[in-house]
Amino acid sequence: MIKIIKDVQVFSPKPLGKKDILLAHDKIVAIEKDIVLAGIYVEILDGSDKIAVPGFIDSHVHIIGGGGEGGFRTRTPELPFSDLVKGGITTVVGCLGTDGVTRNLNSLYAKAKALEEEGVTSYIYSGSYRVPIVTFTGSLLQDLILIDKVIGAGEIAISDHRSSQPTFEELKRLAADSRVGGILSGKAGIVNLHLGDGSSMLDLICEIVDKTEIPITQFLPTHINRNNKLLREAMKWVEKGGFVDFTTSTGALLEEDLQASKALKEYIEQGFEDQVTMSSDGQGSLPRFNEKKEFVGLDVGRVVSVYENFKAAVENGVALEKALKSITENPARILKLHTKGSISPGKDADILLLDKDLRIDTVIAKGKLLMKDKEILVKGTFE
Ligand code: FWO
Ligand code: ZN
Repeated sequence: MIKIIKDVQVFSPKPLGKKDILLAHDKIVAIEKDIVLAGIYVEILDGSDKIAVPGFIDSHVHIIGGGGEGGFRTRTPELPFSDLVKGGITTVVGCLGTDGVTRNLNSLYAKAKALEEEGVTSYIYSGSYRVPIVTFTGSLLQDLILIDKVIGAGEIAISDHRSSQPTFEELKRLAADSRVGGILSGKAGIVNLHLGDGSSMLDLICEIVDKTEIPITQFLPTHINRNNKLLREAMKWVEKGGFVDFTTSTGALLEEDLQASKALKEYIEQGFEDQVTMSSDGQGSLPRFNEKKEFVGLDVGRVVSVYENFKAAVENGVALEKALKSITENPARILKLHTKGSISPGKDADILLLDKDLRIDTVIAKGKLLMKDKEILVKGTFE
């Protein structure tokens, strides 16, 4: 239960240089030079030609599957545990999407518990695309206060032909309930918003921020890189102190120049490195509609795309520490996951070792080795 990662280049995300990292059970205990422990058994991991980074946080995953926009046969499959390991994701937030009828919160909760038992840390959003929001208890406030895994509401759809077309009053009350439920439970109470291709873009939440006391930080709008108009418009949102999330899964829906790694680079270059996150939309459908809004096909999101876009951003000139923040420290701060997001004493022992080509070599989640020497050691129950 005691591990020392020896002589590893640490990016906490801040670069700490070559250090030893001491892990005890599921916690990080110390990050020092030349840690020596006597008299007890210690598992030593050689970090000498590796870099250590915090485990990745994926804030938007359809862990029980989603889809259905092309009829029943297009309902997408649930997430296999080993996909998280392959992608270095040690914390995942599960959500429902378009279909909040045949997909329900009880199943979402059960899958989140399964992933927790298999070895990662999981949370969920109450809700689906639709307002009034679907909840466990009939009240978003109660869900947040009574159900530990619930950290907020999501993915609530706006500016999309598949949304419930929520009114200003409805969304205002949902955000208010999420905020107060968060305050009373010590959680973020974040409102994870699905942005569609509609022309009203962020208007509804800008109006809430302008006309109420609800702070802009209550919202985490995602899919911001789904088209150029939205990507431009969201710059005003971050200039007002808002957060934005870029979707890393791309089917044919997201053209090449809208890749999350490119959007991330642009927003970081504008100075917003602490306000941006990337998430996968894993196992969600990436449906394609023609100009008459007729379904013409779909792809399925992949959680490994978070890692792929992190790597692409670094290869594209983004400083490793800054690219890393978007999938570790930033989501941990925004979602108030206080034990997550950095390599520092007292945090959960969620650590990845990357080789010199940034390939994932070792995955440690809650102090347990899930991958070593690029070999998956722990698979899902039925994998
Ligand atoms: C996005 C999830 C979309 C589901 O707009 O929102 O459909 O319920 O599984 N996916 N509807 C994908 C784009 C961002 C590319 C979802 C999906
Ligand atoms: Zn969505």
